[in-house]
Amino acid sequence: MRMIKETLRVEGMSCNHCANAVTGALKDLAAEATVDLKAGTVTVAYDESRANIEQIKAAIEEQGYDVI
Ligand SMILES: [Cu+2]
Repeated sequence: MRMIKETLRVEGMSCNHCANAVTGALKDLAAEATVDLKAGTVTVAYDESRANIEQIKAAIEEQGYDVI
């Protein structure tokens, strides 16, 4: 098991509802997902044998936010 930590820039998150939508969507993919609303970032830690960054980006975009 190898944990990867990555910070993504995500556009459109404006409030706690957005943050909860994103962390909820990542619950099954990432061991850790932290939203920084001010910075407009999502920091994820995930096990590369269980998920990849494309799946994580897709889960965020499914919630209606843009990963840039
Ligand atoms: Cu919001």
